[in-house]
Amino acid sequence: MTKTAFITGATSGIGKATAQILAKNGINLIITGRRSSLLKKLREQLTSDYSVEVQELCFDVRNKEEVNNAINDLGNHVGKIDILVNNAGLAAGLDHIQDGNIDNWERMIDTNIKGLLYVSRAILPIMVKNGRGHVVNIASTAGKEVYENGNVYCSTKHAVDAISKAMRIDLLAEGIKVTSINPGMVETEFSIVRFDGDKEKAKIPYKGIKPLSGEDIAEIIWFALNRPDHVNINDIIITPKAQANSFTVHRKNL
Ligand code: NDP
Ligand code: 8X3
Repeated sequence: MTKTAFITGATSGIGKATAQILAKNGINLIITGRRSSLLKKLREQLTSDYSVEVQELCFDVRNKEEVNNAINDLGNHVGKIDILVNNAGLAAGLDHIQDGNIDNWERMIDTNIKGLLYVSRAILPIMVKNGRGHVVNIASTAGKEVYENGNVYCSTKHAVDAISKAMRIDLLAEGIKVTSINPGMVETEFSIVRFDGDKEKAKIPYKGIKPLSGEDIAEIIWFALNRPDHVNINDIIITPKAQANSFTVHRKNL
């Protein structure tokens, strides 16, 4: 039976690459994000390149009414969701905690924690009713260790780590798998967003290394999704070869 995946943050980076690999493998998609023109463009490309159904839903994960209305708008299609990829997220700023921008803190907490919870709360009852499902939460190496200036971003990703563990326990008897994907440095729009659109500053974290790509992570997500039914990948950490953990990076030619 053809499966359906609901992907948050499909307009860019890891989410977009995940949409591509899932569509290539015949999974129907519900792609979401705030930038409607990018969603439309992606839907048109995916439906033209692959034999899959793609629906686009434009909403902000921080707004629980928007989340619930968008998911309600799916009507009968909502019952078909087999896979939820909780990917939408961001870092804003890189400062010592005593200098942190409180608006940035709220943006990260509202998106990375509360947004993930709003979407999950709307979709999990459907999976429970169906007696099947697979949730993939995109956490981070920043959810395993904190690093200097990472304070609030790292806290939000530690929360995602805890939510994944909690989901795995609470959904165990419901036949729903939960996988936590923890990437290190992936070159997407992430750093541009973190540095508020400053493209030169955004390149600094990747100087002297070959970072991961969105596609590298999407391949791992597909591997986790494509295991036999009795196999669950709980937790996986993926870094570039040049990165040992959140704060140990080997840079060449600097
Ligand atoms: P991108 O900035 O390229 O993509 C982020 C995606 O999240 C976009 O599609 C964006 O869509 C969506 N998004 C952001 N805020 C909201 C919101 N309020 N409502 C709805 N959608 C939103 O970054 P990545 O692909 O790198 O990031 C994806 C996830 O991976 C994030 O959770 C990030 O924390 C995590 N991650 C990233 C790493 C990296 O090094 N890049 C490493 C480890 C984890 P739109 O703007 O259209 O709303
Ligand atoms: C994103 C990776 O190292 O910028 O989660 O925190 S890092």
